[in-house]
Amino acid sequence: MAAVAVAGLAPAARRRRSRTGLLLVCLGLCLGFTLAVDRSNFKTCEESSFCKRQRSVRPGNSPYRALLDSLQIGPDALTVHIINDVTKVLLVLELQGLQKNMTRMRIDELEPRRPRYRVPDVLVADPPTARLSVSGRDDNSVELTVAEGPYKIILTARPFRLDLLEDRSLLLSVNARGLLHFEHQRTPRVSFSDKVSVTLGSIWDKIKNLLFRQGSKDPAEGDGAQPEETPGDGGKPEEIQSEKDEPGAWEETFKTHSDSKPYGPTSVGLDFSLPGMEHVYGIPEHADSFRLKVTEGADPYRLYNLDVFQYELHNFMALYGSVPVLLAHSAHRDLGIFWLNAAETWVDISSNTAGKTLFGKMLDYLQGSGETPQTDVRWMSESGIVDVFLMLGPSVSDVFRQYASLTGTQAFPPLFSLGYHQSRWNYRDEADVLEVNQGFDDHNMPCDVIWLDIEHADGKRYFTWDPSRFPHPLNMLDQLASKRRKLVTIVDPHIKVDSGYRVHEELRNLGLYVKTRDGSDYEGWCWPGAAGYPDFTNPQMRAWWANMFSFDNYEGSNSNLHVWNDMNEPSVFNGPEVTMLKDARHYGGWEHRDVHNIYGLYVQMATADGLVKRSGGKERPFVLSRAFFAGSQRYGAVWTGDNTAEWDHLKITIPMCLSLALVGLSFCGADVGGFFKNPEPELLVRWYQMGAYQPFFRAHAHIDTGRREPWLLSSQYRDAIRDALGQRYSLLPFWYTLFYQAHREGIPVMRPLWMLYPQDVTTFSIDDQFLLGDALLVHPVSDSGAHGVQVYLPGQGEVWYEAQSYQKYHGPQTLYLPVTLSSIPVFQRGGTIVPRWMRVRRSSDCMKDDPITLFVALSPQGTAQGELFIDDGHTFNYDTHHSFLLRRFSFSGNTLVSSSADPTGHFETPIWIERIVIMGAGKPAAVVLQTEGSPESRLSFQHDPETSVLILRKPGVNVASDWNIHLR
Ligand code: MIG
Repeated sequence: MAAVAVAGLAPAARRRRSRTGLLLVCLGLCLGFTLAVDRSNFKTCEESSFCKRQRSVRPGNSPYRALLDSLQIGPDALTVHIINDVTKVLLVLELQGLQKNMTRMRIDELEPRRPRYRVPDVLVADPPTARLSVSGRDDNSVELTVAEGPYKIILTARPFRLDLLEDRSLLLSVNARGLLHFEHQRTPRVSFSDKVSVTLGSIWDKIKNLLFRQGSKDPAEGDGAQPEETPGDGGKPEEIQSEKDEPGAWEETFKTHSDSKPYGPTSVGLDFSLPGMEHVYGIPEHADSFRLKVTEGADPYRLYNLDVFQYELHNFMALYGSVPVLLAHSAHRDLGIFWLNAAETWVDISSNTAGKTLFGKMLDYLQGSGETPQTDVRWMSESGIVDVFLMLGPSVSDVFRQYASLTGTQAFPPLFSLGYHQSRWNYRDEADVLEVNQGFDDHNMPCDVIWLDIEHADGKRYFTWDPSRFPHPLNMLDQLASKRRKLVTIVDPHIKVDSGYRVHEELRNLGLYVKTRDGSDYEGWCWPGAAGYPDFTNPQMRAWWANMFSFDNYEGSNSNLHVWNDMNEPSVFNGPEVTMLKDARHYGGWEHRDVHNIYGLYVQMATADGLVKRSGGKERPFVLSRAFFAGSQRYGAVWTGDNTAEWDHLKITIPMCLSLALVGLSFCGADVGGFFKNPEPELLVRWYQMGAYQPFFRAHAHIDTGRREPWLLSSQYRDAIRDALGQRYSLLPFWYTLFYQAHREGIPVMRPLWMLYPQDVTTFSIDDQFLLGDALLVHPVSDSGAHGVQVYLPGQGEVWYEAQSYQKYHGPQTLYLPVTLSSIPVFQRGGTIVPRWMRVRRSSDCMKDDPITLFVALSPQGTAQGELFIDDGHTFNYDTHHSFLLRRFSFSGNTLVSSSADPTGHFETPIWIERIVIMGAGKPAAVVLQTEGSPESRLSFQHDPETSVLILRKPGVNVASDWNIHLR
């Protein structure tokens, strides 16, 4: 067994550690040592030269001044020049009022030596603008009014500053602390001492011209998008400037890696002040609390997509994905900052109340001595421009809609992908897959998808199958299809350098790989050994890749095969910080430095596109990705990478997925059971219970872990897992409807409590419970040996019904709820209606036409509402042909009404309503059903006075029809 494990991990041994190291890891896995990330593999801010330079800029004394004489107002934007009074370099600020209560500001060099990267493909369209006009002016400032906007902008010239106000109260200030620091491009110099510096401009320009000419031979760069030098500066030495170049500005080394930085220092940084704000969230991905912490005395939060081996919890280190969006919440206001930059980014957070106790704050308040609480956020990126969207709410739902209008909403997943996924690295062969498939039936457990990791391919050549272990993939797929299940295979973006491998040959010949600085194909070390990295930033590359998913090109695939993109940070075993050299060259001549954080998004985009194309545009794709960026929500699901089978890792899944939900990525999950190490049975059970109530529900495990299909546990654990799976499948109509709403409106599926109770300060820092939609409150058990949990039930005048017992509780209260091994504390909010399927079958596809039971939880006022979305579960017909039903159920005045919530949709379905469970109801004398065109009929019912639950039997109405039920 040990020998097998070592053989399976051989590439990993070459990767980051010696065989001795590997054995230690194996020992650790077996003996249960705590695993630890090797922090020395990853940069601190101090070790990232631009972060260090940016952070050394102290508040106050901003050298930047807006030149009000240069101000110009056009129909879509205002521009004004900004001068750095020390360097005399000119910047240009472009300010736009946007519709829906947003402002966009961009800052670039007025005359850059070379254009700077502006992130494409993230915004779904050019955001519609709202006209700005000057409504006041004095020597040092201009007041701007935004058409249709309730807010004003004050632009102060010296020092440069922007203030956004609404009704004379300050919402947000830009550069109030004077931390704008824009490193303009300059000619390189060699310093002989601090005082003497020599300009090598002319020589340098010649070298660079040479490089560029080489670069443009690359067929990928033929479209004119290539950044050119500004005409006229070639060969002309620049005037001697007063600033000196800090170490690391023109070349930087980290461990054994050196970054040539041919364009020198190009970083940008800026601060934002948020008066009245004490709670900020977002900027995933970090394995930390939901509410962001202040970073003073620590490193900033880092956004740089990285494959972090054995990540640890509760730090600000970067992980696999980045979304540069921060949300601020207070009892009165929500707003968001979207910093559109794909380069390495660090975010500092400070607050004037951090560290003060609540008591201290109260004293301040009573004595009138406290300042207004304020949070300051400082963004620092290595290259690109400043491009920021200020999303001004006022409510959190407004911020979600604003962000969705910019970057799109969650792709509407096919129904099956909301079911349970069974994965491990690796299922050995076809027989193994089919045995696992059979195992679910033998043990009466539902499952929708079985997954194949990298060992399924022939020598890690993706799009192929290992000929001895997977000789008949189509037959295997057929057998899965006969159980109405699917297969997911992994397709990674590192391509084995092997002249016999078609993918490699074509990409090399087409020149579609990422290039090194000198124009040759970049090669890194990854699972297959030497590997090329397709340049997914090139649209031609993406089209080529998408085409690989046609059933002809991807032999052995068919329509029930879906795809998983791993390692798309990109992960490069022998690269700096396990990723690509920053001076590698992409399409258009951009450096990897510029595009790093968006690379993974492009991989998922091209893959999802391929799955759509192979179906002739009909089928909704499912693609899971490890790396992500702003906008990734449009392409599928994400997961939180290589976690560990430990209780704290179970707990962290809530804040990690909530943070993603806030920034648009609703389809989030964590490896159920934990990737590294072997979970004890109790932890595995608790993880299934957690996963059953999180959006993406997949068990997955490292190749060295023991097998852990649920039936391998003893009966009490197995039964508890079956129960959790059953609860998931029962709630699929609810999940599906929530995803439809997320897709339509950009509102998250998994929500923090404060979204529904924005004024309840207690909810602002909760990390151990969450809401699904506005109906279910979930507090999964995440402690070993727990006998009970403390559940916070929010809401003055709110009632909550425990989902299993129907026991009613009043909010707000902290409830001690006793639990057993099989308990999953879930509460339905009074005022909501939740649809369920009551018979759990093999897979979601076997259940999709099953009758629905409505769970109506009455508010204290005797009202409730809910929606149900139904379509075929897998095509785009809901969109292209309006083939769907969106039903609304609403209860008031003792009457439950079913009506259409969207009359544009039509769909024929056999689904009927088989039962209605009403929580919080008195006993009626009679229950009468009215449907259009039929006589009134009486329904049989049963009332339990103890629980106040009324069950209406067999209304028997088709779910598409309009009807009323009266309790008399
Ligand atoms: O370097 O494909 O996060 O889920 O099983 C490890 C093998 C590569 C990392 C993924 C994990 C997957 C594993 N992969």
